[in-house]
Amino acid sequence: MDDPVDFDYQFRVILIGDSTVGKSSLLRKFVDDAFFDVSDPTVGVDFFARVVAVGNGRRVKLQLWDTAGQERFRSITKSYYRNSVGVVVAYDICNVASFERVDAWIKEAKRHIEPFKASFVLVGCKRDLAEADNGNSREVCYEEAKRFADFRQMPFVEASAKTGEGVEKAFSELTRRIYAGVESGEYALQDGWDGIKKGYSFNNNGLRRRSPTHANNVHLREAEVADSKCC
Ligand SMILES: Nc1nc2c(ncn2[C@@H]2O[C@H](COP(=O)(O)OP(=O)(O)OP(=O)(O)O)[C@@H](O)[C@H]2O)c(=O)[nH]1
Ligand SMILES: [Mg+2]
Repeated sequence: MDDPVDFDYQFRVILIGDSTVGKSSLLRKFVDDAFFDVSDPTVGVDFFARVVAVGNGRRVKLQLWDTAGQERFRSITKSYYRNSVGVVVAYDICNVASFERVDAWIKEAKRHIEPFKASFVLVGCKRDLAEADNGNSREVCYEEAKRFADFRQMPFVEASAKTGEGVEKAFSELTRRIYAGVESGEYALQDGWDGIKKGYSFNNNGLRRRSPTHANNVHLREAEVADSKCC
């Protein structure tokens, strides 16, 4: 049996953006610290997970859903929006068309997530390529993307899955925002919605125990579950 991993909350996060912008590479770097020069296009949806610390000893498990950017998978990927509390919207810094499509991606995500709410982060991918060659490959300047993100009140990070620059920051900014929303009551756990779930911790006997509630609006019964594994 795997070692039990305890966490206070589970947040479900979806990655969206045009094909080849670097979504899967960003996730592989974040989850496995790996980068590959050749990466197959995602077919439908892939799943990753990682537990991150959010301060004060609190831990959050990120359930990460990597979607295919190719149009032909859109009917499959659409169904993954609804249960997401976090959205990573990615574009390629060296491909202005992928940046011009960001607004449409955000609108599509909001349309499918409503009436629930989600936090968004804008990530400009392939910063290493944009910095090489005296910056000649860069098609989207930092200031323009930052203005776009500021206007929509979402954090913005330029990242490289190759060097790792900005990768941790992209996910930690999003996680901290969602966590702050849970603590303030902006986000609530709701029946029939999997965006946020309560986590588990393990006591010395290996018994699973629901983590204590921190948010005022979250009312969950404390439970000890002896015979089931952490999900
Ligand atoms: N130099 C460099 N190449 C990258 C980076 N991120 C991705 N790539 C390359 O870009 C190509 C596409 O990357 P993917 O991560 O598969 O793109 P994707 O957004 O997941 O594409 P779909 O699954 O089709 O939606 C691959 O050849 C990657 O190696 C990066 O940060 N730097
Ligand atoms: Mg992919």
